[in-house]
Amino acid sequence: MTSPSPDHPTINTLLLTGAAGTVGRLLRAPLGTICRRLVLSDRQPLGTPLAAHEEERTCDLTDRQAVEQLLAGVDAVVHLGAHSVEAPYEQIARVNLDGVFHLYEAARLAGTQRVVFASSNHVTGCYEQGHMLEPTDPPRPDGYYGVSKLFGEGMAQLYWYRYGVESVCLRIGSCLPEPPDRRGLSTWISPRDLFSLVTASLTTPNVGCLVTYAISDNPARWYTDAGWAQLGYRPQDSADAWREQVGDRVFPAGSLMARMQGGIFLDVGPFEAPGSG
Ligand code: NAI
Ligand code: 15L
Repeated sequence: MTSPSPDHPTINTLLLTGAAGTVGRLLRAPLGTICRRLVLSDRQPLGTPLAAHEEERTCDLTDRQAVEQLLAGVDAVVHLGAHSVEAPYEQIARVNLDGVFHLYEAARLAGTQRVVFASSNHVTGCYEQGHMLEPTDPPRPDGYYGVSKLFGEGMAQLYWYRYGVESVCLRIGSCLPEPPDRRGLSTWISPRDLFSLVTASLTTPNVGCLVTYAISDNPARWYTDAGWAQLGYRPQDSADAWREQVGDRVFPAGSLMARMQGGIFLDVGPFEAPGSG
């Protein structure tokens, strides 16, 4: 069991959406150290015992009223709940468009101060591998999923500039215990570094609406560190430690997957058959 740590600033009530997913499971215990009350939410049950500071709230993000109820009394949100891979438009839209709208609107109504939005490297997945990107470079999404994350970043801008809800949009690379393949040498972020970046994103004063890439200290990176200094983020890990292990795990030479930063997402779709409209 974790309890609030004196080393970190303490948030009163922190909501973690997508708590049953891969990243939610990795962040759950450490996030418990920076808040007094951690509300864990997903559309599916967590299926694990709760610590004293944890509360489970099953909620479907596509249900606007339920999301409004979920946000009542919440000071800050780590918004992970999403369709997290490329899929036909309709599947993506329900949770990654409508759900994000519900989340931000509920945050405005509840007076929630800060949202950490799990955006994705797939917002710029159609840039060539090796091309070094700033968060301000024009987006080049690699699918409906990438477009949906761009929409989320747009909502974050709207709710900051009009309504004063602060956001940090983290364009997460690949968050897994280890980099899965050679592409991961560029895109990987360790769970420890992601926790550190999420904590900084929740607690740094006056962020307004900030977009930054979320990766570890990878020498083979494709993204600058723009935004990290403002947040005081200093990654501790590097994908390079796995270079030998994953160096030969590559996509077929000449394929879009091998050429573009989005990797395997470039192999999914199109979903529409010609003339099906
Ligand atoms: P995941 O697919 O493992 O977890 C997403 C969670 O959202 C699931 O537990 C799912 O039940 C929940 N969810 C889906 N639809 C929902 C709905 N209608 N209502 C409520 N909950 C719903 O994804 P993962 O890997 O944990 O990613 C977390 C977030 O970070 C996602 O937003 C993803 O797009 C983003 N991200 C993840 C990266 C990674 O490397 N894992 C990289 C870039 C972005
Ligand atoms: C993402 O945005 C996905 O949610 C995750 O499943 C990974 O595929 C990751 O990007 C990636 O690009 O490795």
